[in-house]
Amino acid sequence: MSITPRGERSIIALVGRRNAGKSSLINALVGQEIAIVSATPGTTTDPVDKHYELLPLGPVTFYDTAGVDDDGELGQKRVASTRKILYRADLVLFVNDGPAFDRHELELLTRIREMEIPTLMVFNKRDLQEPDPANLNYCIDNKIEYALVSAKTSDGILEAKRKADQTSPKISE
Ligand SMILES: Nc1nc2c(ncn2[C@@H]2O[C@H](COP(=O)(O)OP(=O)(O)OP(=O)(O)O)[C@@H](O)[C@H]2O)c(=O)[nH]1
Ligand SMILES: [Mg+2]
Repeated sequence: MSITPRGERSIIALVGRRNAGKSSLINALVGQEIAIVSATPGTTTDPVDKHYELLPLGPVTFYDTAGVDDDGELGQKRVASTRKILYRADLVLFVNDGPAFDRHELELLTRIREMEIPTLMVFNKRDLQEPDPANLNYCIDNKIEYALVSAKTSDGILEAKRKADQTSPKISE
C-alpha cells in the first residue's frame, strides 16, 4: 500500500496526442466516467484536474491535458499549458494509441526525460492495434516502463496501475 509524502496528493499528468485516449484512460483507471470522452480530436482543452483515491497509489490528482499535437494559435497556448503541468507532476502517463511517435510526442518525451519525471508509457487501444515497433524500441532504449491497455475494455488496466505505482518512487515511498 502506498502512502504519499507529506500527506499530499500525488500529481499524475496524462499527456499525448489528441484522441489517444487520455481522458478514457482516467475513466478506466478510476472505474468511473469522470472525464469527458469523445471521438472528436481536441475534446480536452484546458488542463482539467480530478482528485481520486487510486489503489495502489493512494490519493492522486489527475491532470487531463490537451493533445500535444494541437495546432494553431489556440493550440499552441494549450500545449504551453500542458508543459506547465509537467513542473508539478510526480508521474507522467504518456498515452499513445499505436502510430509511431510524431515530432510533437518526441519533443515532449525529450523534455520529460530532461526534467527526470517518472514516466509510464501507456500504449492504449490494444483492442484495435499493437504499438508501433519503433515506439517499443524507444521505450526500451530510454528505459521507459510501458504498459499495453485498452481503456475501452479495461484490458491491462490493473497491470498499468501496478506499473505506475512501481514507476513513481515518490508516490510509493
Ligand atoms: N477502441 C478503442 N477506442 C478507444 C480506446 N480509448 C479511447 N478510445 C476512443 O478514442 C476516442 C478519443 O478518446 P478520448 O479519451 O476522448 O481521447 P483524448 O486523448 O482525451 O482526446 P482529446 O481530449 O481530444 O485530446 C474516443 O472515441 C474513445 O471512445 C480504446 O482503448 N479502444
Ligand atoms: Mg481528452
